[in-house]
Amino acid sequence: MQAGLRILKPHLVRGESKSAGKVAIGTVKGDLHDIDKNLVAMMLEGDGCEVRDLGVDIVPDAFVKAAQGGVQILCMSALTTTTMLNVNGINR
Ligand code: B12
Repeated sequence: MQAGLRILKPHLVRGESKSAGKVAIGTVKGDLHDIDKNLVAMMLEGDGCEVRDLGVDIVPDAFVKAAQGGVQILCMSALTTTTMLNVNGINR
């Protein structure tokens, strides 16, 4: 999948010069799934957004810091029923 994504990326990301907005994206604390997050990040880039990929296993505070640092949209990914609670910080 990761190898496939590298082939797809240039076709999904078009050369935009003007930013459509700043986005931070990451997989929440306790969760290591990232194929889905990487796809969403690529789609957003393809749509002209400036995407900051925070990575996986990201603590709530890191998302808060990203928001304070000027991103307009926070995207949080969680693929398990236990880690999805970290999207709103319940497991904090
Ligand atoms: C690949 C995979 C793994 C890989 C992850 C590799 C990687 N680098 O991501 C590995 C093997 C590491 C893994 C590990 C585990 N996994 Co897993 N995994 C999967 C699997 C098979 C596919 C997920 C995937 O990548 N799909 C491909 C993506 C492209 O599709 P998608 O998920 O639909 O993504 C779209 C949407 O979700 C949405 N989206 C996702 N995030 C976001 C964020 C935003 C902002 C937006 C807008 C949209 C969006 O857009 C995406 C793109 O279209 C699923 C089962 C399944 N068939 O879905 C289980 C699954 C998610 N895993 C599961 C489990 C339980 C685990 C483990 C706990 C297993 C274990 N006991 O160790 C560990 C957890 C490790 C951890 N701490 O995170 C369960 C979760 C069950 C549950 N009810 O919680 C699943 C559902 C399998 C199952 N049926 O049991 N896993």
